[in-house]
Amino acid sequence: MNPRRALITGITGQDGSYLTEFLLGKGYEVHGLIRRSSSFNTSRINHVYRDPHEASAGLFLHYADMTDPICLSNLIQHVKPTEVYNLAAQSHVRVSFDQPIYTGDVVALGAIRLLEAIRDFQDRWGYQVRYYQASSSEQFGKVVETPQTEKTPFYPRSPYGVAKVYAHWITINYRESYNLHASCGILFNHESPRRGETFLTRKISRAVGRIKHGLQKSVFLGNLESKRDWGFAGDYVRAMWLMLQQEKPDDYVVATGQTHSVREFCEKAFAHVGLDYRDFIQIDPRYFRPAEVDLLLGDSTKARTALGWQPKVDFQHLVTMMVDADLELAQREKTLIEAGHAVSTPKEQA
Ligand code: NAP
Ligand code: G4F
Repeated sequence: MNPRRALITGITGQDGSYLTEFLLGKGYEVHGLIRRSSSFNTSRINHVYRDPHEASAGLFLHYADMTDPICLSNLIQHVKPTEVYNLAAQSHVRVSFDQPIYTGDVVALGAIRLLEAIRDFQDRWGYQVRYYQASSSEQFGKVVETPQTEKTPFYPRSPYGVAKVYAHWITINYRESYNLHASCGILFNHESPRRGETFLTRKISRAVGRIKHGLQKSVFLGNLESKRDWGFAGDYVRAMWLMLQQEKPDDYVVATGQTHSVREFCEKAFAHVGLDYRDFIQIDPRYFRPAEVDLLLGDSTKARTALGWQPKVDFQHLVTMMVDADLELAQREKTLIEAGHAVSTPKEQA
C-alpha cells in the first residue's frame, strides 16, 4: 500500500483535476469521490484514469456524496487516506441564491460530515489524517478592508459565502478541539481552460472562441464593474498541497495581489482575437446577483513567506491561455457542425 494516499472530494471539478495530476506526479495514490450523474462527469480526469486492475494505476474513483454521512465514513475507513482535500461544493455563487438550502447542505454540513468521519477514523484506529478545506475569498464578501488577509473579518454576501464561512470555522474548531491537522486555504478566484462554462471568465473565453469562428453572435452578461483577483488554478493546487506538508496546520490566503474588473477581462479576451468587446456584449439583468461582491484583492504574503508559494501565471497570460484553448474548441465544434453532426451548447448560462 502506497504510504502517501490522498482522498479528493470534488475530483471531477476544475481544481480536483489539476490536484489529481499534481499528486500523481508526486507519486501519491489518489482516490476520488465522484457522485452519480445521469451523464458522464469525469471528462476533466479521463486522461489520467487507467484501468484500476493495472498494476501501475494510481487513481481510484468511488461513488459517494457530501450529503450522505454514512458513505463518507465508509469511504474514509476503506481508503485510509493520509491526506484529505475537501474540494466538493455547489460552487456557483449566483446559483446559491436559487438553491440556498442545498448549497448549505453540501458546502457547510458536507464539511462537518467529512471532518466527523475523519475524527472517528483517527480515534478508532490511531491513524493521522491531514485535512485541507477549500475556503474562499467569497467569505470576505462586502470587504471591510483592502487588501484582504487571513486576519480580515468575514462579511459573506451569498448563501454560498455564508456556507463557506461555516465550513471554515468548523475546520478551525476541529483543529483546536481534536488536535486535527486541518488547514484552510482562502483561495481567491482561480481559472483555467477547465473552468466550468457558467463562471464569468470561461463564459467569456467560450464566447470569444465561438464568435471568432462564426458560431455565436453575442454574449449576455450581468455586472461588468465588479473586480476580482484572478489567478491560474494550476498554480493554486500547489498551494493546497504545500499547506498539508507543514508541520503545523494553519490558514492561508492564496491570491495574485492584482485585481481586474469584469469589463477588463472582456476587453483583453476580445482584443486577443482582434475584436472590440463592446460590439458583442449585451447586458441581461438575470445575471445580476441579489447582493454583489464588488471588489476582491488578496494579500498572500503569509503563503509566499511560510510556504514559499508564488503564482507563475499572470492575468494577461491567463486570459490568452483560456481564449486560445477555446478558439481550438470552437474550431473542433465548427468542423463537427460542417460534417453534419449535432453539437450541443448550453442555453442557460447563470
Ligand atoms: P467546481 O469545478 O464547481 O467543482 C466542484 C466539485 O464538487 C465537482 O467535482 C462536483 O461534482 C463536486 N460536487 C458538487 N456537489 C457535490 C456533492 N453533493 N457531493 C459530492 N461532490 C459534489 O469547483 P472548483 O472551481 O474546482 O473549486 C473547488 C473548490 O474550491 C470548491 O469547494 C469551491 O467552492 C472552492 N473555491 C473555488 C474557487 C475558484 O475560484 N475556483 C475559489 C475559492 C474556493 P460534479 O462534477 O459531479 O458536479
Ligand atoms: O465567475 P463568477 O461566477 O465567480 P464568483 O462569483 O467570484 O465566484 C467564484 O469565485 C469564488 C472565490 O471568490 C469561489 F469561491 C466561487 O466558488 C466561484 O468559483 O463571477 C465573477 C463576477 C461576479 O461579480 C459576477 O457578478 O462576474 C460577474 N458576472 C457578470 N456577468 C458574471 C456574469 N458572472 C457569471 N457567472 N455569469 C455572468 O454572466
